[in-house]
Amino acid sequence: MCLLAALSVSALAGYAHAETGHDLWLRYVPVEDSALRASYRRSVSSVVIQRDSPTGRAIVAELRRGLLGLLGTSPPVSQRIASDGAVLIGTPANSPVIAGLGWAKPLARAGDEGFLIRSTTVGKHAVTVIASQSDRGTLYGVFHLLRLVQTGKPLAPLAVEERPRLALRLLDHWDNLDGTIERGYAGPSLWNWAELPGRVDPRIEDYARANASIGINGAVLNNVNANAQSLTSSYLDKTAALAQVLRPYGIRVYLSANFNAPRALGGLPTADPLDPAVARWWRDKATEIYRLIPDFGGFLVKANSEGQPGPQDYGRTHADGANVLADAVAPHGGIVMWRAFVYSAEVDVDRVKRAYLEFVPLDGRFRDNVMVQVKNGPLDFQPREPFSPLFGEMPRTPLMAELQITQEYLGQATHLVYLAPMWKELLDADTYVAGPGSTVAKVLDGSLHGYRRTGIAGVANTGRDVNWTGHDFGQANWYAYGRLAWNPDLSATGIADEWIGMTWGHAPDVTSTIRSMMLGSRETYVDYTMPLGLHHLIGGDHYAPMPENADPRRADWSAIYYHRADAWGIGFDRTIRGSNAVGQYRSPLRERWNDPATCPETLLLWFHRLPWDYRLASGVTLWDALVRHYTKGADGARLMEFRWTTLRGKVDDERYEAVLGKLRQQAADAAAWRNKTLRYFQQFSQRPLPGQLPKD
Ligand code: GCW
Repeated sequence: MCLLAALSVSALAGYAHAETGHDLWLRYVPVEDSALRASYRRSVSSVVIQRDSPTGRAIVAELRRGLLGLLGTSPPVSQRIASDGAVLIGTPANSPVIAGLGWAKPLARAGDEGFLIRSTTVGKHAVTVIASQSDRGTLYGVFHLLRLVQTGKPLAPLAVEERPRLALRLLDHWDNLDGTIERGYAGPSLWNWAELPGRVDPRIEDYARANASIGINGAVLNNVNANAQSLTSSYLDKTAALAQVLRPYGIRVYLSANFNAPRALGGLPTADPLDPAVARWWRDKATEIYRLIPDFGGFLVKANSEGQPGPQDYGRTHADGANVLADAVAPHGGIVMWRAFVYSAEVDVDRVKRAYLEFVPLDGRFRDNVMVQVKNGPLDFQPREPFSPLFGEMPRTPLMAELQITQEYLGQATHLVYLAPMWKELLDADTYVAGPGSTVAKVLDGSLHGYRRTGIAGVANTGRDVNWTGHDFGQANWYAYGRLAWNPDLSATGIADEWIGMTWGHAPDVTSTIRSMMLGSRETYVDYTMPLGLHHLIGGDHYAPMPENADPRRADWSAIYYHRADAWGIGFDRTIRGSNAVGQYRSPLRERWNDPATCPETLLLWFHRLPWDYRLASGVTLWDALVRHYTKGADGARLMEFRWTTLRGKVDDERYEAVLGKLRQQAADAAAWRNKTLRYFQQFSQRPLPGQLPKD
């Protein structure tokens, strides 16, 4: 009997089938501890919900799936509380019981997307209430409850009050209409444009569930290098079909707009944003879109950047460009996200200064439904950069951060690099804009400047691979991005622990091994690729080391423009005697970073050009420090592979082998990075190489 019960639990929950990674962190495998499982069953013995909305139905479906997997039984769903252990889910509007709880104040505090989960009594029954002002909020609350079970937390007594710190929590997909993905490493696009709108791949609903489970509430469907065709009626129909599936999960769709669309699609002679016919074209287009997609989020625009059209083609500013689109979507409640990733068509003396120079003077000139979207660093998603100096310097323009989940410069879908520590470095960075404590997180959440709108975007790492992200550990970055977008104060460790528990299980050695692999992985990657503030030592597809890269097309696409190695030394002088990029930061950062003695070593060669024999605080020379970092990084990659092998038989074989294959490649690549880069720099430094570097 007992055995049978146990068997059915595991069969139902999916132990019977191989783990492909498709289920992400929503695997819902049985809670192993039987006492805990029994206590969960008591706490969730029935579900009481009004389910006459698409979101309500999604909630019921998720709870059924989740609890059946986790507890081996799916509690009955009813409309009234009949016993202890009921979970009551709803809003004051759809549940008279919730309306009668007197929770108006905390519900208002939690806002539209926030929620409360409380253990309480209704009538004479002990219940758990998941309440929000909106359906979306209750959906987030349900995922929170499921996460508590998935991570082995007690369900009583509960007093959870959650609200997202950032209002827009978006994924930006750089997906092209032909199914390819720019910087995508996990197969073709999830959007199957050819079969849309007639058929929507059922997988889209799983995508929506995964996103809702971490609070992501918007998706920009197409590449910022935008094809104007995505705004044609036929593509809008396809987009509307996707929106329909995402909507119950609280996810709005957005589109990247090609600034030239009025010419390309509308046959106008110009796309000048100040031309009335152009403004009319955008207004009409917006009306057409909102007829099909009433909750359309708005446009994302890459303009006058890397050859994309933009307002400067007509002698207009970024603000003029953003405003014409903003005026078009404003009557419908839409927004425009205007990217600040710009660099001059003529190569600048120092490319990293460009965005600040172009955008800071425009502060206050954007419509109030425009947000400017700023990459984390001033260059381009390098393994380590200082924060972009734009953060904090546009008090009258809401700034969104753009993070890159897809690991373009961080080993793509081959290297295990957990990105949360890197994103925390950004979010916790102090800009000093309004004195100490003016962190980037406070810029983004609006508390520093009172932004009315707040948000963050992450360039997605998803594709049609079975496990979504190519590398099973790429899932952690998708997960961590969503969690940090919800609450930038969460810790990288805490997020890793949640993800590991849900994705790999709870065995202590599994957890601790994976945790330490993940937490060290970003610094290890920096060490074997670009330590001490080095950057852009790549070429080609941005994967392999190419410090010799002298791209003939543009100096600032090369590597030598950035590292400037010669017989004297190495690094980019961005001090006041150099490009003075350091001058774009506030005191005391600019003074601290301007002096190599006080500049953090992690950013040393970002801001300084120094002789090979320059002595670091530790007393070692710059050359020796480089050798140490590269060596440590390559050793660290090997160690990760070794640590993983200790988990053989402790996690499922299929994912174990897949990850092992990737880690082997990573260790080999890390050695290649060390060997190639040190040999290359050694030609200039003429200092000794460590022992005998093997040939790659
Ligand atoms: O990181 C670089 C990428 C380009 C990308 C560009 C951008 C979408 O190499 O592929 O184009 O930045 O962010 O616009």
